[in-house]
Amino acid sequence: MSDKSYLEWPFFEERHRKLEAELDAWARDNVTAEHGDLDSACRELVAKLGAAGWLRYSVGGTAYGGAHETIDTRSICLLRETLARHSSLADFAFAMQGLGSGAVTLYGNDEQKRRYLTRVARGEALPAFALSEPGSGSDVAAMACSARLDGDHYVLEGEKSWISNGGIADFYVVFARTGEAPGARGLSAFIVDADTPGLEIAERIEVIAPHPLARLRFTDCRVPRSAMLGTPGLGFKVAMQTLDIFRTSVAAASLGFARHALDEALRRATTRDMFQQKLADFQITQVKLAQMATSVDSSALLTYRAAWRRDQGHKVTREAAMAKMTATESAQQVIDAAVQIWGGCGVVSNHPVERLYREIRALRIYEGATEVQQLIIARQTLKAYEEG
Ligand code: COS
Repeated sequence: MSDKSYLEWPFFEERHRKLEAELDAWARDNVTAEHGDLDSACRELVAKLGAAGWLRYSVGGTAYGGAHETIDTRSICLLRETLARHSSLADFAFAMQGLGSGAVTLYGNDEQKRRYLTRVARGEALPAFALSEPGSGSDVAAMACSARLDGDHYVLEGEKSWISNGGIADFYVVFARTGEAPGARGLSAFIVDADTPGLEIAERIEVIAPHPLARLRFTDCRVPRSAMLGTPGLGFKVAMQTLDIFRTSVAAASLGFARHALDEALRRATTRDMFQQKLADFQITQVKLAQMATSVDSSALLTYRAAWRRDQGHKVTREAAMAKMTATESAQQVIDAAVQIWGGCGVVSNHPVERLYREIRALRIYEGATEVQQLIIARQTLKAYEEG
């Protein structure tokens, strides 16, 4: 049984503790780490999560099916942490409903929210967030995909890569260069339905821990002006503000993986006989367990600080970056230690710790690699110093 004492921390309210307990019980009965065909498994998970009401937390606005008027960051973090403890694909399915539609929650008008968020919250539509490109991942402002105004339409040309839910999404939030100014100030965001002529799935990408992922190609892809989110030139800020919410939730998912790994390590260490004692009796094992437990708690403190501060109405670019960097990097170490404690069994395909070892890796890269988080933290720290 995972340590739940963190729920007593002052970041949480009674409703958060209730949410975590109900979700944990639901996840035990409804999700498993094993799955068959990836695309159908994801669609089924989204439908299940929607029917059970959990996706209401992934969107903001009660008029559009949301659980709250704005996204409650602590709730989505608790949801991701708990789901990630049970199944990485269930966490992925939940996370994408939020990340993919986050820009609509933040910048959509009433018509856009009614049309898209309502279905996302019920699990009836799958969204995707299309920001990265083959030639621009970390450097968002260098993107090449363009959107040219032609009468009442924008015409999209270019490619997007590493798009999670690519190939199974019902709509994509696409960022493209509209050219109001150079660099970051000349980008805009659009909602593009998956069946729009000119949008094709150029390639499905297989990765170390499989989830639906694709490269998209836009060729003379026409979307109405009304598909724009916010105003022309606002795209970079739309993307960054969306990431400010969901980067914290990536930290929470890493925390779920790390807690699972620690539980597995404790199970092994307390039952495995070695040299006439249990593995846990060796101080060398205890050092590992101490480091693992401390890493889990320090990641949890940073994660829920960022979530709590955002829910208090503060800008959390710095806090979210610290949480994502620390939680993903330390989860990798915690999981590696769990593999070591499990010995040969830990590297057998599909053993829980072997799976975790593969599942954590991408989290140190997507939604801003560790190096991008370091850049953000350093810039914010220098800025605060210079401003006195
Ligand atoms: N919220 C609101 N506005 C923000 C912001 C945020 N979190 N971050 C930056 N901005 C604003 C800046 O204030 C600046 O505005 P002005 O032009 O009005 O001054 C503008 O956006 C440009 O910001 P900046 O100069 O910091 O942009 P850079 O091009 O230097 O890029 C990084 C900044 C590297 C942080 C950004 O490109 C990034 O996050 N890259 C990683 C992208 C990523 O996560 N990719 C994964 C895709 S999802 S799987």
